[in-house]
Amino acid sequence: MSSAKTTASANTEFPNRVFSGVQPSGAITLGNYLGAIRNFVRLQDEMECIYCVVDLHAITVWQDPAELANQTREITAAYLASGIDPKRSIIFNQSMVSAHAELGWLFSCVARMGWMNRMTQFKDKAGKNREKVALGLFAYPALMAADILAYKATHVPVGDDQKQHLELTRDIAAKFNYDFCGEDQPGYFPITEPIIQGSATRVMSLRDGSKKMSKSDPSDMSRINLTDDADAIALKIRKAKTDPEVLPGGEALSEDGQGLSDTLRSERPEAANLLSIYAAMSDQSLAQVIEAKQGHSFADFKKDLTEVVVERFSPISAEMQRLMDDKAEVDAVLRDGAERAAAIAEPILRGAYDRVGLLKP
Ligand code: AQP
Repeated sequence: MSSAKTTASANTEFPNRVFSGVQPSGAITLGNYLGAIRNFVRLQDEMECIYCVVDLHAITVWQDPAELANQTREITAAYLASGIDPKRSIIFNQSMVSAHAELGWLFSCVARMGWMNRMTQFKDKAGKNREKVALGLFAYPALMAADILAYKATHVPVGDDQKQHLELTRDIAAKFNYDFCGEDQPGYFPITEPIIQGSATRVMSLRDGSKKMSKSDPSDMSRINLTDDADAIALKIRKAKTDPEVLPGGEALSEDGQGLSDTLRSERPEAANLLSIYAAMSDQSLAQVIEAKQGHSFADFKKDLTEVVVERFSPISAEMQRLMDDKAEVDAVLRDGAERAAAIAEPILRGAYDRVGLLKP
């Protein structure tokens, strides 16, 4: 795990700046909240933050055009309702700032096919359908690198599933610097640090502890959405897959006592998942949760878990509802954010064009 405060940065020449995003590819989930948005909110106190609704990424798989704009507004509403302050941080949607697509093309010419071929998310999403998926799904990590580097962002808070894409972003920045900056140090782009923090950096499906919780999972019972009401949350947690044993004791902790043991994760993935969610949502360490809950039945534990999730999400979902009823407020935030984002990205894009030798008088 890395932290903005503790990472020895190769980026001392670049001012600290955070960039991250969420795709408007469906209802926002507990996984997105714990892996990403919660950290987005916290980081506002530490450095300049830019948070994007990455709609160009969403269309790498089919999105209903009649729904997409509202999905974009819903992710924006989730940002605002969770505590991202649009005055302090920049909030906008990706398609409004053309520098993303333009720099994405440059990076498609920097990234190597061999690097892209190793991306496990593409393999997971394409599955057996490799020949029929969009070219954009394959190129996605080059666009993601452009999202980040269009702002020379030094830190990117993400869930564990995005770690490999972040490594690719670092490779693209290093290759661009090598190819186009020669001996000039520190190069044109920073080598960005991921921030993967919290007790639940990879929240798993409620129906299958070996699968990531995802917006696009066909089963709504596999995930908790930020917009779910208390009854829906209670039902989903009650029906969540578990095992016949009671909750484990101290042997379930990893050697350093900070995380869960690999044995628990591999042999009882559903128990590991629910314990991690509980710890993260109740702001406790895994050790505290295990000490308090060992020997409890899943039936009792699920009631406690429901309580903490409902308590945390009720005000967020009420505020999201208010914002979704006032689209003008959401659209104004996006417009203002896009202007501020473009003002940062345009000169950086121009500098990249210049280094590559593209004429933009
Ligand atoms: N299950 C998860 N646990 C922890 N973090 C997660 N994230 C996503 N799922 C989990 C983090 O949320 C941020 C936004 O993700 P995204 O919208 O860019 O795309 P994704 O990673 O592909 O998320 P989904 O929900 O699975 O979307 P779909 O179904 O459209 O692919 C990222 O920081 C991600 O790590």
